[in-house]
Amino acid sequence: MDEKHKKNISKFLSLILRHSPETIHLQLDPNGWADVDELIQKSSLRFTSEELEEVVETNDKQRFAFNADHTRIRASQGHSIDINLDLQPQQPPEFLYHGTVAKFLASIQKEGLQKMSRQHLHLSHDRQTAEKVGSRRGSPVILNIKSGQMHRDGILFYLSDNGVWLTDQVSPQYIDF
Ligand code: HQG
Repeated sequence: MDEKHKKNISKFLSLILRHSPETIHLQLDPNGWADVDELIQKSSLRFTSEELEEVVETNDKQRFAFNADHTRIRASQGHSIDINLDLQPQQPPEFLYHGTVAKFLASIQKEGLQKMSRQHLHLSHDRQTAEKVGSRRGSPVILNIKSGQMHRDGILFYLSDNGVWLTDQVSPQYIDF
């Protein structure tokens, strides 16, 4: 399959499985799973189940996951719609990182990091990944997050199936600017 078709399928899956399944009249279950056959049948972009398997397997960030028998598929994180990923709280490393851009800093200093339109705030386990996240919006600024201290203070963290750390918000006192 050529890279362009792959990318189009990946972008389409992000849109449908994270943000707006209703655009193709698809219903996700409460944990965000879609029926694979139904997805393929209702999709406005044509692709086969083999192509879907290839997109999921080779996706650079492993954004999507199948259930055990590959009859269902979901996005592993990044949702704006209200679904329950059903993840167990995890102990985070002492520090995590968040990539953003300078124009947001004043607001982040005031109100901390917020999840904005997504279901969780996303944190990266290394600076390099945070740099990539931040550079989607311009010259990246990396914030060190005192996740170990947050955890000791009783704040919950989750680790998505594709290795992204998730929490509700980070107050300014836990951020090294
Ligand atoms: C910023 C991509 C002002 C925050 C990436 C970010 C990630 C604030 C933006 C995933 C703020 C939200 C998520 C505050 C946070 N005031 N700005 N108080 N608090 N912000 O896209 O973390 O390729 O929702 O810094 O790789 O950038 O889609 O979050 O700039 O893993 O799979 O508000 O999306 O993954 O933006 O990215 P986003 P994000 P995918």
